[in-house]
Amino acid sequence: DGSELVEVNNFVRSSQADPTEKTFGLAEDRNLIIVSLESLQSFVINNDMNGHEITPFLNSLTADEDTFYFSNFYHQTGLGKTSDSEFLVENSLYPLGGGAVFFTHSGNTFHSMAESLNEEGYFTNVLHPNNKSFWNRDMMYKALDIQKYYDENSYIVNEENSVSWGLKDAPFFEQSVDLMAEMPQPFYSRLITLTNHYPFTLDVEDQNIPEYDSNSNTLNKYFQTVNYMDEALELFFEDLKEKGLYDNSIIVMYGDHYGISENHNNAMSQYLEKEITPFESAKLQNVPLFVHIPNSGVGEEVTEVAGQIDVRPTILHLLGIDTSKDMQLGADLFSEEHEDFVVFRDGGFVTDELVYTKNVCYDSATGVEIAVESCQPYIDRAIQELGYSDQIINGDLLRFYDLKTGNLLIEEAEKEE
Ligand code: GP9
Ligand code: MN
Repeated sequence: DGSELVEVNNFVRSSQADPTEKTFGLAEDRNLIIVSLESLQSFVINNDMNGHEITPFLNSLTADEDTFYFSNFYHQTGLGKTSDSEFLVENSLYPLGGGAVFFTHSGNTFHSMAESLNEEGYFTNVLHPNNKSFWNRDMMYKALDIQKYYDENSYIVNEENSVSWGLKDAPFFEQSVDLMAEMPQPFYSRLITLTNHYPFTLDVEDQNIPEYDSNSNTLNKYFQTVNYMDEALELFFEDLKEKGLYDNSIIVMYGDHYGISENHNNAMSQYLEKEITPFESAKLQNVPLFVHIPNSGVGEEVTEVAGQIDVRPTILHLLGIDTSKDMQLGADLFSEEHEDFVVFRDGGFVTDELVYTKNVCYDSATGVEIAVESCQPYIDRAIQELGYSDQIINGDLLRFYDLKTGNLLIEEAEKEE
């Protein structure tokens, strides 16, 4: 109703972070390319497996002068997995606690990143070689104002170029760049990879590093498919350069969610050479985020604690687009006002000093259990943020919000009662 809308709006308005001059508009007018990296967790980055470098290309980007590498970035997905990460990035709202919001609320009004970019003259699209109704994407993308979905029908998929879930990442990127070369510019393309998906099956000819040796067949194969995805990404960058799409684009890449669940803790503790406690499990929700801005020369590692909810305001500000009126719960990662605080969908969280998971409070640096009082202020805030996000979604409140003026359509909201 009307009062709910006022309260949510007051909270959102009071928690907006102003952009910083240093990065606002840094990638103005460029094409925006976002790559969702299937099941990629940070523990493989700058790491090796029995002496084999796992992600040489991404590792090179962590030290690249045109790349911001966010090393304390976390996924915030729930049961909706990939689709939840898409929801976070498009809306800067949390997904739902039970069930995939892509299925349950595709009839809602949303103010997506695609909608903002449509208004700036961008051609907005998603490229993903799967059945269009998987995760209800065809319906949800309409609600998100994504202009075109290049689903599996836009690709040549056959026995030779596919494995397990479908088209392999390398031919996916190759064919995607061909499609992108034909798009009106500027475009916003979101690409979703597939090969590094459970059960991590890979053709022998694509295996460039050996399997790991543990009691988990899943973890053993994970390193190979991650390594394959990394190589495909390198080819993607080369293709973009070849087609003249590289210099005038900004390329954002992030891990969508974990790939190795807690069922594989034994194998993980063998690999990481430490016990996988609930504290470690929470920290393993760390996924990489790369923001690559060709020829910018301003790249660095950013250690701010952050999450997928922060991607949208960060990107829109880099493109020079104001978000002060957006109904968003994330904040620009470059803003002075961004806080080291990431909330998980289950109410757990990480700050620069604390980790809270499964009702236990830990010192972030040592993993030592501490009094829950230390965590309490953040526990309350996590509940509050998740609650407001749920209210927006469950009440379909964005119907009653005028994004252009920031006005609340109170009368219309009250008619609903
Ligand atoms: C399917 C792909 C994988 O289209 O996005 O989905 P997931 O199982 O990771 O949610
Ligand atoms: Mn996924």
